[in-house]
Amino acid sequence: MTLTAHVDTFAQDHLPPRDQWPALIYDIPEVQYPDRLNCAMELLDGAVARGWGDRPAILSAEGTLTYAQMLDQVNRLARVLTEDLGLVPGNRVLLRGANDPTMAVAWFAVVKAGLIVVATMPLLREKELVDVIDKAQISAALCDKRLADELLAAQQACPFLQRIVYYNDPSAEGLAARMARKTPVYGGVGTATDDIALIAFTSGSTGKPKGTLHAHRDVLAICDCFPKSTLGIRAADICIGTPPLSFTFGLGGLLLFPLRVGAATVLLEKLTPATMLQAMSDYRATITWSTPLFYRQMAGLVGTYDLATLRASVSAGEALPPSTRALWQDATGITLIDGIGATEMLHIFISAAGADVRPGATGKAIPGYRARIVDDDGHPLPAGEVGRLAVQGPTGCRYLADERQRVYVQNGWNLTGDAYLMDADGYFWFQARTDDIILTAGYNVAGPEVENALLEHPAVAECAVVGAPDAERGTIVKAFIVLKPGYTGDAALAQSLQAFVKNAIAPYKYPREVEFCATLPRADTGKLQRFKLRQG
Ligand code: 3UK
Repeated sequence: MTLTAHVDTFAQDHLPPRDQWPALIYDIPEVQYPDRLNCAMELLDGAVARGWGDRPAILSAEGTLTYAQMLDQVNRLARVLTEDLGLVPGNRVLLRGANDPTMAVAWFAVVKAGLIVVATMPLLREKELVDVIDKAQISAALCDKRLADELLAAQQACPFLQRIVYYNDPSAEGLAARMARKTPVYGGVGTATDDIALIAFTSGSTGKPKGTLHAHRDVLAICDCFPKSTLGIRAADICIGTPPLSFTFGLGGLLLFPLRVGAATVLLEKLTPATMLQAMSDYRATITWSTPLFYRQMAGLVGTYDLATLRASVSAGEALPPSTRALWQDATGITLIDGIGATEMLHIFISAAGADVRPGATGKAIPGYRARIVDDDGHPLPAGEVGRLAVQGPTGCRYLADERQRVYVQNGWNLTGDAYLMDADGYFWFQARTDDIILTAGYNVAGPEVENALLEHPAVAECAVVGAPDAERGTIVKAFIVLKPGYTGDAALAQSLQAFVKNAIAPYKYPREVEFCATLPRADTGKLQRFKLRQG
């Protein structure tokens, strides 16, 4: 390992022991990097050096930032971090804000200065912020002034957090005024490729949030895998989408991947299905990034929006129901690119695009990654059998000081917690999260299969299927249903939905109980929180 540039070695010191790491595979030419490399400089200073300075990098409500203008901003902000706040390489910096140009500039400034980014969801509350700040020992934060309250409350409980600088704060101490006082020249820190660049937190459904450590090399590896091999991103592209930059799905799709190839990204906060369609048209977007439900909702509204420039749409975060794929295809002519990624793996590792798509399957292991299905003891299972998904590639899980490392990584393989089957052609078919498999009357039922059946019914807008306790049968299959406008959730509709499922899939999987509701519980990532429904 090359000498670290970190003066503060907290991240290295809290990596899991080497024998608990997953195997890291660098067997494709795309992921060969030199020993010393700063991913922010490779992406941004590199872009300007390659002559892309005048191209638009970030489009937003505030206007356009070219690559050269973005670099100017990044250099000034890096000077605020190192000169005003006195931060040294290896220190952690918390970012708190929605998707906007300042978040993007701040991400690059932190990483260019050899610091470690900890980006947090704008909706995090005091207690969640305290967990993150404590766990990552964060001493400085950049925060949207509008989101100050919860961070200030968290600071009371976290003496370690000494400095907060606000943006969208017009005062002389605000970020904009500080940046205006700096020169736009900053050399950056020549980190080792293996130095940690970011800590991404993942909450999962229970327990304290887990911090996943990712190095400069990992950031470039995700840029050089999925976007190039599967998506085929190019310089003329304009990306747009919903995932927060604090979620690695959004960080990749809406920031890193477009910058890697000299393309542009549209950063807008609080998109709704209707405002996203409008923005796709206004900004002439070519690639969208979002979750299955959002595509489903947009599909119903496409109507008269001009989406002529759209050429690819990526769906991740949750399994893509075949009916949602069909709705988007019918509405836009675009074949959705489904991809499974994970915070632990940094980004997508199984996917398929274009003619390679098989509706209902996520896809194949993308170039650079390998995947297999294993039993409870970690032994590979033959094609066609349901088991645990195990993956390896140039990125992998390294939790920050966390016992759960031994759960996610076993025998050098990353176990994502998903039940999948692989068919004879190497396509991977999602069944359910391992914890979400419903055991009812001796049968295993995968909730998503029942959901996919229900989603084909014209009355169903959204649904979730979980196991519910039942005095007689132990556990029964229960469906929570959000209806489309114009339908009434009565006993007759419940019965017709049950009959509809029995007709579509094996009858024992039908929901014995149906509950109509106005909304379903979802995380900031857009993911359905099934555990909340199980709790009743
Ligand atoms: C589930 C999927 C079926 C799956 C993520 C793209 O979702 C991301 O990261 P998280 O850590 O969650 C990981 C888990 O989410 N999942 C994600 N995508 C799919 N299940 N089909 C899919 N296409 O259970 C996985 O283990 O929040 C996604 C890129 C970066 C990410 N961090």
